[in-house]
Amino acid sequence: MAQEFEKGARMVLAMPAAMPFPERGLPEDAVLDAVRDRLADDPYETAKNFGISYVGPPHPIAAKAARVAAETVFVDWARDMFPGTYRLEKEAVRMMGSLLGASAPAGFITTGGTESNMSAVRLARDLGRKSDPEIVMPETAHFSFRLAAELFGVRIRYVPVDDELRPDMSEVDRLITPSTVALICSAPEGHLGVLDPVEEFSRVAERTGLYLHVDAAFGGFILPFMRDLGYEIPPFDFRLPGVRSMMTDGHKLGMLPVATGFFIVRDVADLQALPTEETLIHTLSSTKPGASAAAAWAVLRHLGRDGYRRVVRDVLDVVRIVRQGVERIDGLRLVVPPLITVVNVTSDTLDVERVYQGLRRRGWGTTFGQVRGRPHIRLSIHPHRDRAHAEGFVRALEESARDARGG
Ligand code: 0PR
Repeated sequence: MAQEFEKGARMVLAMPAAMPFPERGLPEDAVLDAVRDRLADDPYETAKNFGISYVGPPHPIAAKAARVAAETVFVDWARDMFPGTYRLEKEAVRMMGSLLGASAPAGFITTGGTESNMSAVRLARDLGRKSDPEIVMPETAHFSFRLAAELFGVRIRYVPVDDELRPDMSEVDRLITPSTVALICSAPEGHLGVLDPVEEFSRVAERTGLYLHVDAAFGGFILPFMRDLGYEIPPFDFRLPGVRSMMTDGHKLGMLPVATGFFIVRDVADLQALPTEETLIHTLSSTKPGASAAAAWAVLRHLGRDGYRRVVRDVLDVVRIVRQGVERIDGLRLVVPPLITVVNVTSDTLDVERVYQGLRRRGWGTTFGQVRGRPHIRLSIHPHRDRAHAEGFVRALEESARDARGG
């Protein structure tokens, strides 16, 4: 899955001109104008950017709580200087762990999905104590696992996936060796938003005693609420006995500020395996703003389960409008029916890259890439979007498809 994003279709940005360190300071207004001037180069308005999973303002209470906690930090070695922030961080983690079905969850707030997944690989390696550690995961798993493998000296064995990105579970047993320290799967994976068969992975983990980590970067903040709303969601979380750690990202569907992720373990004793020396630092980054713990705590506590349910109901309504729009447009089709908020569009007759460029010209941000050699446009729809955005997008998609048909 190395080529999710087509490099050729992306704008090549020139390296900014050399900039010497300024001799004299500039007044505040001039500096802020210069900042605005640079940001004016960004091609998309926030509301029209479906190309990345986390543009848009966090929930308004996040900024308010962040201001309250603006002077605090959290880092494990200095817990006793900021016990209030420590409590906010750990309570936020425990709320998320509880949502994901753990009875006594522990863990930490991270800077996002990459750090959380790297933490999982490191922990599994340290618990596994193998001389040549290996992990087994579907080809679709996120880049962060390859980064972790590189940095932590772990080899990856890939479970092949079919054209709809479903892993071939009959291969898993063959890929497990005496060196395996972990199984990894995603709920869902990030390309098409396809849910891995977590239940089957959990059964293998139980049978073999292997560590199982679930990447619920997207799923953690939507699947539990979809289930509440009556959608049939297969088990994917700590309710499955084989799941030993999970992660989810507040900055995807959780309405939390960017750089807020959660790494959660079922059993706090597992964290003992991490060598922290006297620092007690279990994370891969060290000092973090207390504001991010406070903001996370505040949004979770303010929205609660019923608030998130409303958010999820609304965003799925936006997804439905986009999905029905795609199905109506001559020449375009969905790659797979969307389970959550990741929507993929492809074509058997049109030049998909031309459609993507047409959207871009019209000010709509999406991602153009290939999945198993098939070009596609990927949208990640955010909780901040409404029906008007969805309808505007569908109109632009219709016009871009018409351009690509040469009409
Ligand atoms: N796990 C999953 C399933 C993800 O989709 C992503 C990000 C991460 C972890 C990493 O999160 P952070 O950026 O917070 O570190 N996914 C990208 C996004 O949705 C897109 C993506 C998808 C990139 C698949 C690479 C990839 O292989 O914006």
